[in-house]
Amino acid sequence: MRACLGLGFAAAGIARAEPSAWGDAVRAWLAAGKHGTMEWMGEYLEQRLDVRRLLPGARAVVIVADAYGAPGDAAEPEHGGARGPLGVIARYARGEDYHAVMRRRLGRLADALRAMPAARCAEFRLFADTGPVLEREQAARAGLGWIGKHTLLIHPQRGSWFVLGGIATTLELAPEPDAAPIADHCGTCTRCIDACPTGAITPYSVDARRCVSYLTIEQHGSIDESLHEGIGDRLIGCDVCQDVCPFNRGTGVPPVSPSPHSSRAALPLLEVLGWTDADRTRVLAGSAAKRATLAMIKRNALIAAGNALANGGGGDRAAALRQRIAQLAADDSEDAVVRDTARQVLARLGA
Ligand code: B12
Ligand code: SF4
Ligand code: SF4
Repeated sequence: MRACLGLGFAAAGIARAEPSAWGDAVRAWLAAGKHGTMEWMGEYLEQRLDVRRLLPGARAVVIVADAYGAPGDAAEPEHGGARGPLGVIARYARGEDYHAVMRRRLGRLADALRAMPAARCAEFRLFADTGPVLEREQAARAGLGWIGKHTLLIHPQRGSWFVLGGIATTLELAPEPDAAPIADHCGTCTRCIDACPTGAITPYSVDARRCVSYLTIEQHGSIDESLHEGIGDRLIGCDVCQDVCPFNRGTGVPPVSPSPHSSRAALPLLEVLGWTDADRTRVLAGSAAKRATLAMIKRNALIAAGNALANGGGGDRAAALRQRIAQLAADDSEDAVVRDTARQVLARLGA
């Protein structure tokens, strides 16, 4: 594991390749439709529930965590001021796309493992977010932390501001002797559940259809009006359940790439509402935020603008914002989801 830390990972561990202990919970989550439109969550389900189906003969799973910055770092958004009402981007999506960073370093780790004498005929399968692997469960088994009530993996000292990835291998790798699973420290705390702006969390389960992260990045169509207020000023993703978690207080974990894109922490809504696809590509180049299409980002910006105006915000940009929303509602060249959302927002504002 020293090799993993040498590559810059914040934490690492080894889990035995075994079937999920939560297969019934995952199936029930899918059966209840809590994955929303993420149909891909139901695909390769057998592989997701047992890594040995993903890589036949797998014996071990190396799991790594990449820290991506915590509150108080250089990428904190500055609200108000001359830039007008802002739309906030979740922390994981501010710097370089973690998928790329993670895959690059996992590749180096795989090379190091391949160089081991015992690895001559071994096979390796890298995954970082998109593979059919229950990454948090693997990480919990590897002793990196426990799964909190908000369903994210929490490291007892480092909190949850990190992303996960790993390598399944047919190589026999023994878990570290002191890597026993870490007990659930949530206790009677319910801060994440109470603070979630859309009531998406029941202990140890998130209904994606209500989660702001899903609504802003994964859902392509219009967003039900009952959820608009809860979206608040969020443009891409949501950090609320992690912001309030006591285990994220003062973790001081240095981010992997020290906030090179702090300008991306929040974007002026009026500007975003005027974007072309070229603007989106330029501003979000190389970031995980580019997963959201132009229409989705404009939809999110309209909702955030509606929230600012409904609360009497917007300052000297309020009139221009209203005007832009009305323009978008009437613009037939705009995507249907943008037009529909602009109309929803105007109706809410009584315009
Ligand atoms: C689909 C998905 C989403 C969906 C659904 C979220 C979810 N909770 O499942 C949406 C789009 C909403 C989402 C949002 C976010 N995501 Co996401 N997401 C994923 C993805 C691709 C799959 C997750 C999954 O398998 N869900 C299936 C359901 C059934 O899982 P579950 O309900 O949590 O059940 C599991 C456990 O909780 C356990 N379980 C079930 N019941 C019980 C009961 C008890 C008592 C216990 C202990 C456990 C337990 O069993 C299940 C199997 O492990 C993973 C990457 C991966 N391949 O793992 C990233 C991942 C979980 N996401 C991640 C991140 C960073 C986020 C966001 C913070 C991004 C943001 N800032 O906007 C938010 C956080 C929202 C939240 N509170 O979950 C990170 C989490 C890192 C960490 N520290 O844990 C991951 C691991 C991506 C990565 N590679 O780093 N995400
Ligand atoms: S990411 Fe936001 S909306 Fe989703 S569960 Fe956490 S607090 Fe709720
Ligand atoms: S906020 Fe409280 S309940 Fe939620 S994950 Fe953190 S410790 Fe657990």
